Formats: sequence, structure tokens, C-alpha cells
Amino acid sequence: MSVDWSISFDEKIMPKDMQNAATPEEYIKYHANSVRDYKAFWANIASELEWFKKWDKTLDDSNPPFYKWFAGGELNASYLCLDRHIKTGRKNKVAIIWEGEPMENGKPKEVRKITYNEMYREVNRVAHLLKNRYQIKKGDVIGLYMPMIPELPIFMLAAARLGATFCVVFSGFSSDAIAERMNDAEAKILVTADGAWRGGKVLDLKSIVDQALQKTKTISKVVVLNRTNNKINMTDGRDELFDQVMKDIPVNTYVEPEKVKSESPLYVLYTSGTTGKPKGQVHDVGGYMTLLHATMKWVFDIHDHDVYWCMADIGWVTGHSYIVFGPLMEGATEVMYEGLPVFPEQDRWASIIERYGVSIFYTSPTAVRGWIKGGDQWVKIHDVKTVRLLHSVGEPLNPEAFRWLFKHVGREMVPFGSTWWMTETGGIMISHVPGLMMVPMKPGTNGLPIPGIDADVVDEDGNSQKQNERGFLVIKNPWPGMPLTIFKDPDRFKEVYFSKFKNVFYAGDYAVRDPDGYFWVLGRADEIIKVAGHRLGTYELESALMKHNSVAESAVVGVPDDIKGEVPVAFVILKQGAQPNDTLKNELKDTVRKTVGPVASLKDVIFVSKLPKTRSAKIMRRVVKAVAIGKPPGDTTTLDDEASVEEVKNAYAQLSGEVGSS
Ligand code: 6R9
Repeated sequence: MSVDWSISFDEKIMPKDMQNAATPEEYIKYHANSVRDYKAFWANIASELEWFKKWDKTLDDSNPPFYKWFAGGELNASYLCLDRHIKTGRKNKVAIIWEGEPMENGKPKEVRKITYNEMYREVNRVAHLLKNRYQIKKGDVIGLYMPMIPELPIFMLAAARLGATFCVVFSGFSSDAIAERMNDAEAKILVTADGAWRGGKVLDLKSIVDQALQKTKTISKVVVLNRTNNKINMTDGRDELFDQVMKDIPVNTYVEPEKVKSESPLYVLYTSGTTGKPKGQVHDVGGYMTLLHATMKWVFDIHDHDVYWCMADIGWVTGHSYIVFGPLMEGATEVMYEGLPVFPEQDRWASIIERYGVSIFYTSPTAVRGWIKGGDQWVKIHDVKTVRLLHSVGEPLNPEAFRWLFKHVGREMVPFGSTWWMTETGGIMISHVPGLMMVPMKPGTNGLPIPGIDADVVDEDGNSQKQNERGFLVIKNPWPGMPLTIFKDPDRFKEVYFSKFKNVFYAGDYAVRDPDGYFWVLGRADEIIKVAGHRLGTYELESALMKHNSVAESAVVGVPDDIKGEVPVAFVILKQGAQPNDTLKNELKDTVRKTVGPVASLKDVIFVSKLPKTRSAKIMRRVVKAVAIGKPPGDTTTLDDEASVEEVKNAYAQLSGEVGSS
């Protein structure tokens, strides 16, 4: 998606009463120092964590781009998130305030307040279960396809305790998507639930898993939690009820946290690729936890008295980093909400802020745009004055959305930023850092790179781009939290991220730097689209369409949407004999939903007889997209495809003529 270009590079807003206010120049100076010797800089931060054994080398860079941070060091993520707090006075502090989606008489039907001690107990019991009943050990992978309930972080932490690797699949993905990921990750067991609440309905997780398991090769056991009292089928010898297998494990069970090497995998999380199957991003322990520790302090300014709420789903990286490992490592009290933030009414999210006195709120542009549409009255009926810090993530934050939330929740005085990062980066990379040094805000900007991160906007040749000119976003130094590799595919890791520009991480985003040095990320430069902040590869949607036997070829592009940022539209060439009618359109939409999951909803299907291609037979997506949004293909001095100006023009004329006349 492109940001609204009514943005102003010059508009500067400073949050009220900031003690640590700085000018952009002051921050840039500080930042330059941090990246000059970035290894020493990050080593200093890492030493704030508790290590079982200190690292031998801050950065093993002997085999780029496969970097090992804090090589030889030993620690445990579950220990950092739990054991440490039990010993240091946070034992009875509430870790998670969980609110279920169903309401009764205007109140949430279920609220669970779980202390650090209770989390610790449960994680130990689940670790015992994994270790003894399922023989899960260091290096094994467990799959998690679960609702937003506390047992999801509990299983993640239990796996981490054993030094095992977990792989979460977002509950909006289909059985095919689960099977593909579980097979690639070679997961041994899969944990799921009977169902998940979403917008007042039960999503049938277990039957989706049953279908997936027909196609998996490595999963021998399925653990099923009861969340919705949904009717389910249990397969003898394979499926086991969580309550049953847990009931004899005593509350005071203790499982010693494994001493895990810094550079060993904590989790694999699949991201949509531009081509081919989803890529399993492997994150380490030491570097990842170090980055989260730093960003929790700098970006969220987390303190013991805060009530923190990140609205993401744990199925995506934001939930991994900023619901599970970040806030729990810092000993925060956080809100975890199960369902839709606008269920049963538009004000659910604001009522949650009021109910628990949320002070730090991490949300998304799609959510905010939805609330704007719902009307100001909903937020006005709640007291949200406890909020002292706001951030957004997932897609470009348009200035309207910034202004609305800043006014209605931020009272036009609190820090509010749009944090740029990706699954690959592990944690926030470009952001305002109110916990460290706050520079003026500008509606819609991402701000400046966090300390220790050398980000830049470059042209096609990899040279720093001029101010105000669009280029590619890159990160020039290795950073803690970067992926170890793509699971079982190191060549692809190198190829996708480190080949466009030599030895520099290519993010795949377009960005601009303004005269103050601020970054403005504009959207993807490749075939990834963000639909309501959810990352989808157009390739996956196209492959799903190919499953229908009427489809010969297709191109899916993202088109702007007022609420969701972008939505996918498919251009389809039918096989001979197939009839292009509404019934077929609906069938195709259905095929995609069933293959990829409810998260993938095609907005429209457009039948065409040709797709524009370059001489090297690559589909010219820019042309397809221009047609989809009824605009000329625009700038033909190509930054993003290899087609000649003539080719682009012809293809556009042909396709728009065709679509216009059909
Ligand atoms: C954390 C997350 C990554 C892509 C990324 C970019 C987009 C994320 C953004 C943003 C503009 C922001 N993105 N945050 N664009 N401003 N504040 O979303 O990870 O799902 O892997 O997506 O999301 O395009 O490249 P992931």
C-alpha cells in the first residue's frame, strides 16, 4: 500500500512534558556512535540479561550472512521470562490479564489474571508433559495451532524451557497451510484446541487439524485443549485431551531449564514468500532476547507499574515478540485478548483499555481505520486516559489514522509511533524511542532506526538514495534478532535477503528518507501484500487458484482498501471451455479461502484472456495493479521490473482495453 502523500515532512509534534526530548540531529549523533562499534554496543545490552554462561564471541561473523550472536553463550528464554521474576519480587505480580471474547450482561464472561508464579507453575507442568509423555527434547519441533488463550504462550515457554523449537501456525490458516508448515518443520506433535472464538462464532480448529493430519508425515500425537465445548472427533492412539494428560502432573513440578546455546533455534515462523513455499524463519535465543529487551525499554518504555497491551495475534511475529517474549522477559503486566476488538460492538477495545487501565497500547493501522469508520462516539464513552504511550505496526500508518488515535486516545500529548520491522528482523528496527530519547513525531512516519541498527534507503545500485526519493530499505549491519537462516534452506536465505545488495539485508520494502533523516516506509516492493496487517504472498493465492480445474493462469495483486490497507484481486485466464460467470467467481474465491485459510479473501476475480509479461516471461504486476485500480501504470522509468517502457505501455493498453470492455 502507498501512504497518503498529503503527509508533510515538516509537521513536527512533540509529546507533552517529555523529559528526554531531543532534536533529530542530537539523536542521529547518538545513533551514529551506537553503530560505529555496534558489536560492543549490543554486547553491553546483552549483558543486562542473565546468562548461564557468558559468550565467547560477541559476533561470530566467519560465515556471512549466517551470523551467530553471542556465540558460545548459554541462556534460556523461559528462565528469563519466568524464573528470574519468581526470584526477584515479581512472584505474585500479574503477568497476563486474559479476557475471553464472549460477553454476558455487558461484561466479559471470562477473565483470567495469571501471576508470574502461576505462569511458572504451568510452564513447568507443560514442560514435564512434553518431556516425559512426548519425549520432546532439545532440537525437536512442536507445532502449535491454537486460539489466543494463555496456554499458547505457556506451550511456547515450555518448549523454550526444554531447548525445543516451536512453530506456531496462525489460526486463520487452512489445513493445507498447516500441513505444509508441519511437514517442512518436521514437527513431532501438534497442539490445538477444539475451537476458537472469533466474532461470536466458533472456528473449528480441530476439524481443520484432522484434515491437515491426513497430509502430514511426522506428527504422531495431537494434544487438544478445550476452549469452546465444540463437538470434536478424537482419533484413537493419536489425539489426547490436554486436561486428561495434565491431570496427574503435580502443581509443584519443576523442570530444570536447559542451558541453551545463544545461537540455537528458539522458533521457526513461516512467512509468505514471493515465490515457492513459505519460508521458515529461524530465530535464535541470545540475539533475539537481547533485541527484545532493548526495544521493550526504548520503544515501549516499559516499567513495573505499566499495563501493557499488544493487540496482535500470537500467530504472527508481533505476538511472538511483543506479547510473549518481550513483555514477559521484562516482568510486565500485560493484557491478552482472545477475539475481535470490535465484538460485540465497536468499543470492545476501548472498554478493555478502561477495564484494566492500559498504559501502553500497541495497535495497528487496520484496527484504527476500522474504529474511525465506526464513529468517535464509541471511544468517547470510555475513560482511556491511562494510556501514556502508543505505537502501531504492520503496515504504513496513514496520517488520518495517526491523528484520530492521537486525539481520541493519546489526548494529543503522548508519544505515538509507527514501528517498522518484519518477521525476519525479529524485533523493531525503525521507530521512535520514547524510553530513550524522543524526537518530534510526524504523522505517518516510522521515525529513525533504533540504536545499533544501520538502516538506509538505497537506489538500484545500492547507493544511498537522495533525500525525498523513493528507494529500497536495507539494513547494513548484522543485528541481534536476525534470522539464523531459512529452515533447511540456507541458499534461499542468502538469495532472498543478501543477493540484491552485497552483504546488506534487503527488506523488500520501498522507503523514503526526509530531510530530517526520518524514514517513511511506503509498502512492499515485491509480491507480498499486507491484508489487514496479515502478510500474504500473491504466489500462495495464485497457487491456490491453480487448484481449480478451470484456471489456466492467474495474477493476484493488492489494491488499496480504506480499512484493510490492501486487499487481493485476482486476474484469471480460464482454460478453454470454462465459462466466466459469477458462479465461477465465487467458486474461485472459495477455493482460495479453503486452500490458504479465512485470512485470504479475494475481493474480486477478473477474467482476462492474457496477462502482461516481460520478455523474460515475468508477469508485470505493476501493470496488472494499475489496471486493477483504474490508473495508468505511471512511472515507466522502472525501478521494480525489467520490462521496457514500450512493453509496459503496450501491456497496459491491452489489458485495460480488455478489462474495460468485458
Ligand atoms: C512486524 C510485521 C513485514 C512487512 C514489512 C512492511 C510492513 C510492518 C510497518 C510496515 C510500514 C510499519 N510493515 N510494519 N510498513 N510501516 N510500521 O508486520 O512483520 O508480518 O513479517 O510483515 O510489513 O511491508 O516488510 P511481517
